[in-house]
Formats: sequence, structure tokens, C-alpha cells
Amino acid sequence: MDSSRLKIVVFGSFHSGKSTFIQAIDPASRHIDAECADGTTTVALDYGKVMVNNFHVHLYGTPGQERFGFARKIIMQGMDAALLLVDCTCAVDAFTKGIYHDLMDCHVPLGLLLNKCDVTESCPAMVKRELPGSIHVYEISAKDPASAREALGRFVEVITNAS
Ligand SMILES: Nc1nc2c(ncn2[C@@H]2O[C@H](COP(=O)(O)OP(=O)(O)O)[C@@H](O)[C@H]2O)c(=O)[nH]1
Ligand SMILES: [Mg+2]
Repeated sequence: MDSSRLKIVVFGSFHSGKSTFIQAIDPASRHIDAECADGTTTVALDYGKVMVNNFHVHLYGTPGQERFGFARKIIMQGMDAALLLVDCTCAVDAFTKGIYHDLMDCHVPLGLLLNKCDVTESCPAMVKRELPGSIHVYEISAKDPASAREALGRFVEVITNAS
């Protein structure tokens, strides 16, 4: 791990809140949508950066659709840590479970961001049961920048102190 630079890759299903999270962390973040001829979104990527303690943290959002595995593989190269956004207002989907197990085998620190906890019907306990074994778990609302920044700050602190 570079002493002052951290590449953190943000995973999660389509609509889990990746763009909202990266925007909350870095209001100047870049969002790219490549669109089909019929106007529907094909692939969405995000990039944002922020200083946490003395670390230059670079956040890379990945496309959340199953078929963009090849793009996720490219973006993942050289990552120091991963964050997985999970929408706690609905059942955990198969894509999220698959990515979770892949990331657990990746040998980089994994943070689980249980998102949309501001919604009354959200159920973070259910998500924890569905995705067991995680060490770094944070209940957040990506719509609340303070909650997003606090979770990222705690995650960066713990992974940089552990290395
Ligand atoms: N209530 C609530 N809505 C959220 C939260 N995070 C994201 N959203 C909404 O969920 C939808 C999908 O978010 P987005 O960031 O585009 O998801 P992405 O596809 O993973 O990038 C948008 O309508 C967001 O406004 C949250 O913490 N709480
Ligand atoms: Mg997005």
C-alpha cells in the first residue's frame, strides 16, 4: 500500500447509492454515463477524491450491472480497499451476494456500507444476516454527506492503522 495514496473501489448493485455516496464525499466528483442509441444507460462510472487524515483517497465507482464484469475487473486493478454499498430497503440481491463473496476472497480490506438507513422501512439487520462475516460495517445514508464522510473516515483510519 502506497504510504499516502489509497485507491478505494466502490461496488454495489445498480441503484444501491454508489454515485450518491461518491458525490457526498466529493461534491466535485465526476460521473460518466455511456448511453445506448435508445437513450437507456449502458454503463455508469464515478470518480472522486478526498483527503482523509494524510491520505489522498481516490474513489472509483464501478458499474452495477452483472454484464459489466469486465469493466469492474479493469477498475479493480491495484485497489487498496473495497467498499460495497447495499440498499437496506429491499432484499439483498444475488449480484450483491456474489460480489460480496468475491471481495471477501480478494485479500484487500472490505467495508460494507449499509445504505439508505434514513428510510423508515430499511432493515440493516437483515442485510447483516444475509452478508455474514464482515469486519467493517457501517450504517449510513449516502444522502447525508456527514454520515458518508464519517463512515469513510473510520474505514480509512482502521485500514491504514492495520497496515
Ligand atoms: N433515501 C435515500 N435514498 C438514497 C440514498 N442513497 C441513494 N439514494 C437514492 O437511490 C437512487 C439511486 O442512487 P444512485 O447513487 O444513483 O445509485 P447507483 O446506481 O448505485 O449509483 C437515487 O434516487 C438516490 O437519490 C440514501 O441513503 N437514502
Ligand atoms: Mg451510479
